[in-house]
Amino acid sequence: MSVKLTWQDEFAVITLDRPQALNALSASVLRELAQAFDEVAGSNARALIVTGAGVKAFCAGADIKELVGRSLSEQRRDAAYGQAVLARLDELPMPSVAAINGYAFGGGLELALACTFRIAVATAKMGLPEIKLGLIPGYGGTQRLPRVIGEARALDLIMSGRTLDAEEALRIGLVHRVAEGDVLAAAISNARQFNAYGLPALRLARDAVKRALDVPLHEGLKIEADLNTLAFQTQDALEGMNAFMQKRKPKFTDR
Ligand code: DAK
Repeated sequence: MSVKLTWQDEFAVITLDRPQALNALSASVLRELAQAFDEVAGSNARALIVTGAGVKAFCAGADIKELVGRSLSEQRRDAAYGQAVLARLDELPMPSVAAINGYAFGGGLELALACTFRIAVATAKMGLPEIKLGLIPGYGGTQRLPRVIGEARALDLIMSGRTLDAEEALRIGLVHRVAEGDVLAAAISNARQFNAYGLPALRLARDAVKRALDVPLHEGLKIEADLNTLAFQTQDALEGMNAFMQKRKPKFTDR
């Protein structure tokens, strides 16, 4: 098994563990990831952390050795499958954090882009180098990257294939934080801040923000009003507002 699902307190941790190939995404790694995401989706994890084994790589991308020599229809099918696997991560009911512990290239950066948050070690290197292979990103990179850093910067990175360091990634908003020490500990500490809140409100907030980039403003405002009304109907909302009135801390129950 090259994908390990473990637990640290109330958090699920998925570790890509294929160091001989810098944790590259082979077809079997993608299948294992899909299973692990399903397991986490059905669990009571408060958040998911995704990271790579070792200190060298988070994930060096799609397994280039496997991509060679496949037919167009096989490539099309595999691109759709890889996109669907990362969509499961994007749509988990709890927040996810990529703990980028080293190289995150191609499909590896696309994996991180499907997480809600990204935290990188100071020595991390990132990029979408597909153009150097005569390819373009195939697991959502052309769609998620501009949504995260804007069209101009996404075009620069995708069409040059250049490598960014953690400091530049932080400056352009590709990562949320750079960890001074242990990146996994930093990711868990980032996830821990959500423990104070209910999962339904966290999910509705994330979904509303993500839809903002897909639809015109008037439709986005309607989506916000609908999701806000949904949040208003939860027991957590009642508890939150009552706790404020009673000058006490709320006890959210995710209902
Ligand atoms: N795939 C397979 N093996 C990889 C790999 C990868 N992406 N990256 C590294 N490895 C392997 C190396 O071949 C080497 O194996 P051995 O030769 O020892 O057997 C081992 O990992 C150690 O790598 P290096 O010796 O190269 O290590 P260095 O420290 O010298 O260099 C590096 C580290 C990360 C700079 C270098 O390994 C590198 O440039 N790696 C490739 C990065 C990259 O280009 N990633 C792929 C991006 S393209 C699609 C679906 C998806 C995609 C496209 C289409 N369809 C289904 C249509 C997406 C594609 C991508 O992700």
